[in-house]
Amino acid sequence: MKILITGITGFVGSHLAEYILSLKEKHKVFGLCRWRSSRDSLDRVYNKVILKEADLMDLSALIRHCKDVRPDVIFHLAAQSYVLTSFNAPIQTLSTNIIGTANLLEAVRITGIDPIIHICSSSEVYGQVEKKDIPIKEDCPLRPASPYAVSKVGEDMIAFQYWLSYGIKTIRTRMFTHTGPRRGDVFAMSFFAKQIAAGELGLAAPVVRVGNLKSIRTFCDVRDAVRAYWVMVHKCKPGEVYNIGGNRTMTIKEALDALLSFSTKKFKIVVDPKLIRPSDVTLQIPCTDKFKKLTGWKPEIAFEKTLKDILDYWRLELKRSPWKAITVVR
Ligand code: A2R
Repeated sequence: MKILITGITGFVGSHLAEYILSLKEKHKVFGLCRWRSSRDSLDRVYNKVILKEADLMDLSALIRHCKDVRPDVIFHLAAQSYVLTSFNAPIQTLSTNIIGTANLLEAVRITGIDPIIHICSSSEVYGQVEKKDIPIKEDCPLRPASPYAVSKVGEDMIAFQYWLSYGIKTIRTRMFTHTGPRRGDVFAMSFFAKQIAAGELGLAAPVVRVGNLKSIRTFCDVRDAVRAYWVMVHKCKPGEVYNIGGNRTMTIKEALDALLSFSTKKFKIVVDPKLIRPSDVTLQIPCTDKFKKLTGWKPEIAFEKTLKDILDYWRLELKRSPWKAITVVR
């Protein structure tokens, strides 16, 4: 099959490319990236993927690549993916995630190709749910609590509309918290791990800055997540939406404690008001029965391994490139 991954240079995109290229059956993997995109995350597959240059905002480039590649499957992962950043950059977040997705769908429609298109919506669309709605099912009301969440509602809905109106085979997933090595440092576990690694290497004081530690999350490893995306393409139905998530539910504080247990150094925990979202989502526990029943998928990677791998990732990254210890103040 010919697979096109948008956002291949990102956290999930790079893991997905690695997973597909590790399979016994051989597939041709194309990736969309921007001319300024860092290729660092593709270091394990750089000679096996074919990169195509395009910004989601450039419809003509998307049409050209759809015509040229004629993919059987598109994994649409490209996005402004940072929730906290979306409060600082709401317009860019909405443009990239909604208009960018509409551009991709238009490119498919105009070209007349008929791929399965995975649309990467997010658990953030559910926002702050009421206790009675836990665990969260796909029909839970949408109460987006950030520009990012609104953008994902838009992306989710435009994909559904293209299925209804034109029969374009979109399948939407709402992935709950997923993490692992290469996760951007604006996400809690990756940010904590980076600070711990920086403290261990003497690049920063032994302090971990944190936001709201009371939030409850269910964690999934990114490598389980990309396996779910692959299974989805083969077993799920166009026009449908599926929750996907892990099975380890805990507070962010418990997850931080588990991470700290992998370090021999002592760290001071400091709450930083800048890391608290203007409106927060504090309770996210998924019901993933619909997806699991249809596909048989289940998470396999232990949360402890995920945490250890994130920490080892940052230890190596900061040893190689100490300047990465700098954190952008938002
Ligand atoms: O920033 P770059 O140049 O490395 O590319 C990022 C890409 N991207 C875009 N590509 C084309 N046109 C754009 N206007 C554009 N804006 C962003 O999306 C990068 O390759 C990818 C995002 O990577 P991450 O921030 O690491 O996101 P992650 O965690 O891989 O998320 C994958 C999907 C997204 O739809 C999230 O909203 C969802 O999972 O949670």
